Amino acid sequence: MANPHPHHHDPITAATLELLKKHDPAIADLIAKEADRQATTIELIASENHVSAAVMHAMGTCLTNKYAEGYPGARYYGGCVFHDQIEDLARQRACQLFGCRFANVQPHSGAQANTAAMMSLMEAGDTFASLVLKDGGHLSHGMKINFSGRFYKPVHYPLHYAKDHPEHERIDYDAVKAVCREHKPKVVMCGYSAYPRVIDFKKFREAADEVGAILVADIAHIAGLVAAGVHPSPFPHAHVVTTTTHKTLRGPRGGLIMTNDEELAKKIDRNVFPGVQGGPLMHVIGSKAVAFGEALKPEFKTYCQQVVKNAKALAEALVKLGYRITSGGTDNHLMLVDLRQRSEKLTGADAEKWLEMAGIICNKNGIPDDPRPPKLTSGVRLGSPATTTRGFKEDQMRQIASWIDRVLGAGLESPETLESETKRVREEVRSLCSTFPLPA
Ligand code: DSN
Repeated sequence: MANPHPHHHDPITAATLELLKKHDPAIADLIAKEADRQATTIELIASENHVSAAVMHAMGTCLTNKYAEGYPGARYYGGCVFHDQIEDLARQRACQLFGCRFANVQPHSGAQANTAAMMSLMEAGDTFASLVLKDGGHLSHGMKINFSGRFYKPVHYPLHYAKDHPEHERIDYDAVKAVCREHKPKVVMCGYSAYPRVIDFKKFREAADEVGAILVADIAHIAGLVAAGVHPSPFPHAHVVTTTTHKTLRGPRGGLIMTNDEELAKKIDRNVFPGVQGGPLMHVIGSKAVAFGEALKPEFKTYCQQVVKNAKALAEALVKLGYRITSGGTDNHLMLVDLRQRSEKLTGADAEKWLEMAGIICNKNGIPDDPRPPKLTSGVRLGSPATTTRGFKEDQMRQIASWIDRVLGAGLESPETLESETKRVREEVRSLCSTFPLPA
């Protein structure tokens, strides 16, 4: 099928499509449609980004052909001479970027990085402390049916839930200490998927130290901001730092584990391979090295500063339009919008669906203490990493807030109003996107 918007494709996808059209037209057609979707919609999912052509290129190479089980200089396969150098470069750049001594770049994902980290620090049945998923944590931080909840014993520390508390919906650091004193966890985990405020790693370390626990910081969401110095670093407070590489860090989809402790580094290496993984994805590791190289450049700092400015601009504009932002705002790249302030009837599920009709992509998300179940929710999570990559500034973020309100207002009115308004907004979104093309 002919692609209606060929000019929207980034050159890598375009070149790949030329080849695939002959080789596998069915997949070529679907990739072309997805490329159009990404190019013509506004991506507000806080954990997504648009990578550079260089990062994308590195993934689509012959590096995928190779088995390289083991580590540089100690592989279980021959022919790894260049793979050793690539992995070494990736490790060195990760250490330089985050200011640490040891990095394992092999985890296929953030959840697998957390699996390997936990296996390095705990035995089955051991207790660890974390924030529960519904308050902004991650499923690999102790969700019941996840490995972390099945094989270990999670205990959760709370946020400040009282509405009149000045720190409403922020981490209750005194309670973190109290939970640690009561349960004596082996590991304390901080770092979240839906937490809009600065994390005080020093306070977490104090809580961990009091009971002799190891502090793990999962900085998946804020890794780019940390690398750019726009959010405080978990080092030297955290003993182990895990992350994904594809969110604010703007690399390929994957995971990373870091530490300053040589003994821990050895354990982590053993637990990544052969503990939870076999052969590393060398094409992704090559691409991680490229992304780390990009993040070391001064432009990346400017990008991350703009990410934070854009998130603030969006949050402030939404507040003006009558929405409540949990914790009263954002310090980082994301915000949780409590939709009930706009209308008690409004759910996150409806908002996600209606906004997608208009070309604005986000995800429904529970807000702290949400009375609605996860499939419905009272909130949406919005983030600025992807829109900032395509060049949006504060003005465009304010425009997005106004579109969001028009769409949700129309949805609350009637299905007919929703249909006509989303059509109008969809065209306006398309037009804005065409003036801010994706990175090439
Ligand atoms: N699923 C990711 C997110 O959207 O935050 C976390 O891994």
